[in-house]
Amino acid sequence: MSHHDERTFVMAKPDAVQRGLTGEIVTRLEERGLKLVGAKFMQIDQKLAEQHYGEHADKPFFDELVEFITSGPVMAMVWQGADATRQVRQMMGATDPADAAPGTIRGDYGLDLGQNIIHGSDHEDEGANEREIELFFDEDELVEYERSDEPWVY
Ligand code: RTP
Ligand code: MG
Repeated sequence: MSHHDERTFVMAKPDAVQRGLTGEIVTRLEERGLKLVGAKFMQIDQKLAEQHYGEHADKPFFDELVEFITSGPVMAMVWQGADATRQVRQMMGATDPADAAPGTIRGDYGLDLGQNIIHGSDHEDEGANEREIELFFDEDELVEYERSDEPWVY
């Protein structure tokens, strides 16, 4: 992992899986030049959901959020690349898809604040990426390898 590389946690939410958008999300991140280093198709249980969204425990929408994220399978992923956390957030678009710019994932596929397709670690929350990766993955579930086109991408 070169010094400018970082890893970030990304998840195709239950609505993305139900709508068949998992592949589209993977494709967009791959084509951008980010490198997939971990992936897990899984169902989030109540405890993991409450940990993952712990920062929102006091918010009025917390129960709804936990109910949604546990409502069906998700694709949890770790992506690596230059400034990956911020880059993924830019590609996701605004939290509310109604405000997300066309060309962003939420702006192209979503309309509903509660069902907004994709999660990515918050780049303004220092260390959130590594905390979330640790919550979802064991270190030996992450794969280190060279992606052959990397020098061309950056
Ligand atoms: P996420 O964590 O899911 O990637 O989304 P985010 O960073 O863009 O937004 P965040 O503030 O962390 O909120 C987490 C999720 O809670 C839902 N939400 N509902 N009803 C509301 O006012 C409200 N605000 C946020 C959204 O589904 C958001 O993704
Ligand atoms: Mg968030």
